[in-house]
Amino acid sequence: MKILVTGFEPFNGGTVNPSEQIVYRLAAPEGVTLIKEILPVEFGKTTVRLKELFREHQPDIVLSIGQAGGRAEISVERVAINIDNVKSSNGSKLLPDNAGAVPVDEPIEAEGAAAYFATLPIWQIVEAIQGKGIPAGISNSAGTYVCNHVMYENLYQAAVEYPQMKAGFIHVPFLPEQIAHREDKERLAAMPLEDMVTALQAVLEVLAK
Ligand code: PCA
Repeated sequence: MKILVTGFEPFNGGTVNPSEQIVYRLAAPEGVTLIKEILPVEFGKTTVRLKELFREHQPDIVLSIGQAGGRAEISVERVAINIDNVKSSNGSKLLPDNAGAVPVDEPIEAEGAAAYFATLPIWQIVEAIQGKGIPAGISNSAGTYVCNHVMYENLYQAAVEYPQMKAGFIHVPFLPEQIAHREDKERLAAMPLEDMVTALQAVLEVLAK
């Protein structure tokens, strides 16, 4: 079985991205070939890169991981929506991607469905992480930034080209060092890298079955 696992480079002025650190540390479960990739935080480039990876490796499963700073638990995403949008909900702020792109309410794929559900066993994944004593839950929105874009592309490409490929997305909290010097730190959650790696390794074991 081939599993493609992806993380992201840092973004929004950060110097680390926990998803990248996790990917480096994951080990292939028995019987699994693990392909690792760190994606750019760029809407357009991720689409191109993912298509290359699917063509080259024909993975059975693609599990993408990203940072959702401020969330308190490992969140297993249920759904990806067909929208790229960098405008905050009160409309006052734009978060350009790492190439400076600022899409507002643009469809990701003109021919794509409005949304796709994750095709990985989301509850089994949540329970496996909780079983390690690590907080986890289902999230019903991956946002509208590059993480949602990647989850959407994974599922769209599976729908149109690779029907055997299952896909899903997991968001992880900040690392402690990412909030240590922030003024608003008492309102932000963080999780040690070791726990995140334990959680994602448990996810791989579920997927390998
Ligand atoms: N998190 C961003 C994109 C890259 C990442 O790690 C997001 O949640 O969209």
